[in-house]
Amino acid sequence: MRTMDFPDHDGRASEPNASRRTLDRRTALLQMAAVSGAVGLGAPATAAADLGRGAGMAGYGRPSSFVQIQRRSLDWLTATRESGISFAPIHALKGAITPNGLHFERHHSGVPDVDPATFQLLVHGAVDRPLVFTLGDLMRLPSVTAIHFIECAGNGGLEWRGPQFNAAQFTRGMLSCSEWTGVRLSTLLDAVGVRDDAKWVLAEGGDASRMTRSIPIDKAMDDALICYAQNGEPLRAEQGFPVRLLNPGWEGSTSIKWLRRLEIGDQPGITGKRHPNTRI
Ligand SMILES: Nc1nc2c(c(=O)[nH]1)N[C@H]1C(S)=C(S)[C@@H](COP(=O)(O)O)O[C@H]1N2
Ligand SMILES: [Mo]
Repeated sequence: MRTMDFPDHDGRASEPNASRRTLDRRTALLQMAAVSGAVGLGAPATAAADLGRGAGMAGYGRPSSFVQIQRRSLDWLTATRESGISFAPIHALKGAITPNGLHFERHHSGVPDVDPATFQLLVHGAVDRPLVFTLGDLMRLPSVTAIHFIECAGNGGLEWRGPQFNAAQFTRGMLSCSEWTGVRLSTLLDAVGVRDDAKWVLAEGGDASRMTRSIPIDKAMDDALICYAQNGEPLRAEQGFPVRLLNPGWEGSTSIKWLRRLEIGDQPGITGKRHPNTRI
């Protein structure tokens, strides 16, 4: 007879507990039924195997072991893994939403592990009241949820010199679509009070290169989002945990991940002002 081992939620094999005893008793009853059925019908005793795994045993569910849908990257595409691309398997996805674990991923200087407990978003520059927001502060503000795609401007670039692959994943997989939840950037800008000379918002990431992009104030006030959730759960580290900027419909590189500083100014580009946590 096949035996089943039920690990505890912390992964260790458990001592028999009440639910296991119950399951064992049910298994035994099913096995007895299967045996008596086999006697009556001449069928193999398979009922115990049909019981499968116990429900609720995995704290976070995973795809069926029969499903092998994967992001893929190309070793030769970038010199080192500190800059890289994982392509979404767009050929294998159904519907409009990309599952979080399969969202394409582009980073230029590593994927940092930002601690949400010490996370701070500084909003300053041409404003009346510079402010620092914690993650809790952002989550207490009115939220919006909307479906948006993100596409890297380099999507399709591998075919600019002609066809290289017969796989859509590599030629077009820098495109994904999620339901994003966060705060409107305009909500933060209203809170700090942008001055009349404000024309641009510089967004700075918390990755090693402190990647920055400038976006015009009109876009910032229109539909730009400061996102902390994706498809109902916190952002994945690859997508900018704990907070990213999202500029709907604009090229992916403007949607700065691991966002930590917004500087309002009259020009685009870096001014030399620093986030207080920056020592270099
Ligand atoms: N801080 C930071 N933000 C970033 C990047 C980065 O390397 N660092 N890459 C950008 C680029 S080029 C793209 S296409 C998108 C990709 O978003 P995704 O990795 O969540 O798919 O993130 C953008 N935001
Ligand atoms: Mo990109």
